[in-house]
Amino acid sequence: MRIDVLTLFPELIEPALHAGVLGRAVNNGLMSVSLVNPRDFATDRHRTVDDAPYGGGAGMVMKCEPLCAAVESLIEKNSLRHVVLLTPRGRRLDQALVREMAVWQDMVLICARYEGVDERVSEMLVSDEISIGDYVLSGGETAALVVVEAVSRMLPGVVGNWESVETDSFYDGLLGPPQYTRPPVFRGAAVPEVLLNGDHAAIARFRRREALRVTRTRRPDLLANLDEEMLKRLADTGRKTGIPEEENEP
Ligand code: 6GU
Repeated sequence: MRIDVLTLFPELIEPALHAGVLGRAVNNGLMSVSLVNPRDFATDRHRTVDDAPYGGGAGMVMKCEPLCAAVESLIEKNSLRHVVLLTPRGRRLDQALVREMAVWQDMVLICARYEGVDERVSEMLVSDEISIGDYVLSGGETAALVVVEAVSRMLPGVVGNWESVETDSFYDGLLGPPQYTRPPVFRGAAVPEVLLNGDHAAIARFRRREALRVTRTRRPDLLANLDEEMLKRLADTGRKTGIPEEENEP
């Protein structure tokens, strides 16, 4: 997968591309991420990328010409199909969208700054608008990193042990179960016995049940979104609803 990030602040993104799981993916060539600065496509002496909004009002708007020139230079190189604008008005990112994006061959992520980008850029070039949640960031850079990192985990070979993706929160629409490591007893608090005895089927059942319990307590809204296949798998845990009886009271 090839991702080009259009940003006025590449220095915000650059270091994150070389750390941890994402760093390994990039360094091993499982995904390539390039940073492109629209300022390099501005043609005036001051390399202007923003201007005051027509109609007045606070702040500045990112200009059409440098942004479009930058995107078009990438389209010529790669025949891009997905040009994403990161903006609070976009479709809210969730794991379902992350999976959709994980099969895209290449994409451009446009990081907006200031009060946003000239609407004509959206109309002419943008195929998808994405938001990472209902709050305001000063720019799309952190959002772009969220997208890159979440998508990278879905690519074959990026996460060494695929099982750890399958137990990620949200991977199957549920939150992850609690995890424990040594010591077996810490300040009087013991690790659940079932995790210590090597009965893998029992451990899988325990984790499934715990994932459901945590999801039901913390994010009951997620249970309403489970698809057919998931409901069937939950039924296979041996309980009618998949939800422990003691949790069924209103
Ligand atoms: Cl993608 N951009 C900005 N500026 N703010 C946001 C966002 C994006 N998603 C949530 N808030």
